[in-house]
Parts: sequence; structure tokens; C-alpha cells
Amino acid sequence: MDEPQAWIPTDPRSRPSHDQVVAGLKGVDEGGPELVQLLTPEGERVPDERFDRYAADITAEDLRSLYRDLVLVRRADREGNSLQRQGELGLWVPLLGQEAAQVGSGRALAPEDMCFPSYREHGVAWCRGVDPTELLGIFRGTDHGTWDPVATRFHPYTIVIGNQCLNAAGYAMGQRFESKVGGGAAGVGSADGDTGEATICYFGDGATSQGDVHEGFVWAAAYDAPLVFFCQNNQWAISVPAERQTRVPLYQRARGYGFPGVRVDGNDVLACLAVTRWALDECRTGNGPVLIEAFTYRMDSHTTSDDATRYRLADEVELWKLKDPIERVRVHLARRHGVGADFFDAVEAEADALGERMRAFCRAMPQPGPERMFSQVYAEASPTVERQREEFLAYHASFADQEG
Ligand SMILES: Cc1ncc(C[n+]2csc(CCOP(=O)(O)OP(=O)(O)O)c2C)c(N)n1
Ligand SMILES: [Mg+2]
Repeated sequence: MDEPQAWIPTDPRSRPSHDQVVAGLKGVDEGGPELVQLLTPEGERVPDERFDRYAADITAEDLRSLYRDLVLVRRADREGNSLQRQGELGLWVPLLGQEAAQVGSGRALAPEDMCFPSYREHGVAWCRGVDPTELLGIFRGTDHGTWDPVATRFHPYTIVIGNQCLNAAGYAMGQRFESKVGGGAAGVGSADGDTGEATICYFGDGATSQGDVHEGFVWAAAYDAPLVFFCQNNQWAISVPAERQTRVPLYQRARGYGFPGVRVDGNDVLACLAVTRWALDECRTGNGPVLIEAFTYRMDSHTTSDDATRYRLADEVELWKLKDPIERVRVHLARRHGVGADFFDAVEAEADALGERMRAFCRAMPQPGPERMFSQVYAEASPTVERQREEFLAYHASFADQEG
């Protein structure tokens, strides 16, 4: 039987059938004909006329480095998951399967670019120099993350779905107003003639149904903001499949807002790097915003509180395992660059050490006192918060007699 074909909206009166919607979203032919891919799941480098030049300078050494990032990010994620299972964390949000989307895009960023994550971007955090131990407090309930968002240019995690798109649009508009967009064909030209700044904003397929994301798209477009919208389409929003969110593939939505959209193989670190470099270049030279849909898959549950086996079939997961983002780089390095077991073993040993360090750090984390939650509500002292703090501490102290 023929595969259903994706809908091509040539006639403005036409509507896609359900099968056409699914074909467009799930992507017949591994993500659809417009999927940008540089490394196949089998580790073969395939040419791409448009994006090859954005990966042309990547050496075998760089590929090793990307491989190392992928492995260490995966280990940090698996360790977080295990720590939750051992009762050390209240929750963990796994990124299993999304390492390439995050490392590829994260490594494309320049130090001065600003980054707005949602809550699953542990791999982007890694690329911004945020140590995995700095994520643990969020999931142990002791703080909101301990990194400095100004120094790392990595905003705190945002749990409210899509909200960071508004923050990012505002930030990128500021970059524009302050002439931080570099001089390009359509650029305004920056005061000091540098290459310019851009902002990247991460969100999921489900988030695209939120008003905040729509508003972010509108504002960014209306003000030519240097903003890369990076949507990790991992096929699911908890238990809701992507076809419940949209009739057209997500990258095609950009056209309606007046900016380009590209669908990239989110399990291909090289393609994610190249496409994000291109998108950031566009933004830095005044041609923003841009939407990237990284076509990927969440191989684990939504969080450790979720059980994905209740709503999706095992064969779907098995299919995506064959497209593993790490395996294709390993095979490519071994086959095309003659990289041997010594290198892979060394990375594995480094991952073991990282896991050990995360476990030790987590178990030694101090328990904050009850007053801690009042300590960073406002930058300056607030009499209202101070009063609430005193009341709460008095209430807490009233239990002291009953203890012990
Ligand atoms: C405004 C808002 N509504 C609902 C939720 C509950 N919620 C948390 S994650 C999630 C699904 C998000 O799916 P998606 O955007 O695809 O991101 P993913 O978790 O798959 O990375 C929902 C509905 C929330 N956090 N914020
Ligand atoms: Mg999702």
C-alpha cells in the first residue's frame, strides 16, 4: 500500500486529511523531504548544498569533541534520572535522545549570544559552561539553579510552557534597539563594527500551541529581532502527540509570521550545528528571526513522574533507537576517521567520573533552612516579604516542642 503523502497547500480552499496531517508531521521518509541531514543514522556523511558550508570547517578533532559532549551530556542525564529513582531528587526531566539537538545548537552559539531554555535543556546548559551539578538543586527543591544567568548567558529554566519565548523576544528586541545586531546586507550595523549578537529560545512541540509562543513570533517578526526559535519536536507533549497540536509541520508555521523555518534532523549533531550557525548568522546580520524545528524523539518518559508506556507503543521507541544521536557519530568517527577504542574508552571513563562527581555532590547538598525561600524574591528588601518570613518562621518554631 502507498504511504500517505504530506499535504501541500497549493489550493487555498483545500484542507489536509487526517492521514496527510500525520504524514507531514511524522514525516514519511524519515522526517520528510525537507529534513536537513548531514550524518545519516548509519554514520554516513551526506552532502547538503545549502548547509554544507556551515560545517565545512569541522575537523575530525571537532567531531571527537562533539562526540565527547554527547556522551557526557547523556551520562549527566542518566545520572539525574537514577538519583531521582534513589530518592535523592524529587523529579528529573530526561533529555534522552535529544542530545544532538542540544549540543549541535548549543555549540553553534557565540559567548555573547543569549539563551533562553525551557526545563529539559541540560545539554545546552553544558555547552554554556553550566556544570551538571548546578542543575541538581532545581530537582532537589533547594534552589532554582545556581548558575549566573548573566555570566553564562543562559537564563534560568522556565517551567511555564512557552513563557520564555516572550522573554527571549523582549531580550532580542533589546539587542536590536541597542544596535547589537551586526552589519550585514540587511543589518543596521553595530556601533563597534563587531559581528553582532543573537538570542536563541528553546521550546517543545507542545509549546507551539501556547499563546506566549505565538506572541513571541509576532513581536520578534514585527521588530526584526535577532532571535532563533529552536523547537525540539520530540513528537510528544507529555501524552499528547504532535498531530494534536498542528495540521502542518511546525517549521512551516514560520511562513505565516513572515520569517524562514527549517526542519533539521534533531538526532544529527552536525546538521543541528550547521543549521543553527546559519540561523544565528541570519539573526546577527539583521535577517532574524528564524524558526528551527529539530525533528527528534524523547526516548524516555516526559519526567520521572510520567510513565510513557501508558500512552505510546514500544515499537515507536524501538524505531527511534535506530536513529540514536550518539551512535551515528561513533560509527562515523570509527569508519571515516579511523578513531579507535582508546578514544571511546577514555570518553567512557570521563563519563564514569562525571557520574561519580554528580552522585557525591548530590548526597552532600546541604538542606536549606525554611527561611531560604524568602531570600531571593526581590533584589531589594521588601517589608511584605519580610513580614511573611517572620510569620512563617514563628509558625515553624511553634512545632519545636512537639519534635523529639
Ligand atoms: C502554561 C503551562 N501549561 C501546562 C503546563 C504543564 N506541562 C508541563 S510540560 C507540558 C508538555 C510540554 O510539551 P512540549 O512543549 O512538547 O515539551 P517537552 O516536554 O516535550 O519537551 C505541559 C502541558 C505547564 N508547565 N505550563
Ligand atoms: Mg514535546
